Amino acid sequence: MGSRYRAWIMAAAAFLAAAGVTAWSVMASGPQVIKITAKRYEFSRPEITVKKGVPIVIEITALDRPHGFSLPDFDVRGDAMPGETTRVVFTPDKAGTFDFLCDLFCGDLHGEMSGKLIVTE
Ligand SMILES: [Cu+2]
Repeated sequence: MGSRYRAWIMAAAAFLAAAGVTAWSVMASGPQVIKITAKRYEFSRPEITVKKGVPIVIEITALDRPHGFSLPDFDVRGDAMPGETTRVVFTPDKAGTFDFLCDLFCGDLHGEMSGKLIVTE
């Protein structure tokens, strides 16, 4: 193996390592993605714990019929539709326990379709 070839291999390895570190740090510092499905009369995650100040993306979809995902304390909401993914993007700016709920009427027990968002300091 010639030394030029070896140098090329070293450069390629260094490049790949740097690219890997960059990709990793982007993922590590990016928003927290939370996937939720909705169906009569429950969300797949009755409790979501997040950190104050860290951006979150909630990806919601419905398994049976349209539902809503509403977080009144943060003034955010999105529709959960069968076969579609809706992204709700926000950054929790206060700590505590907050209710999220379905805000599209979906049947008899619609009023009980809710969960809790726990925001830690
Ligand atoms: Cu509902």
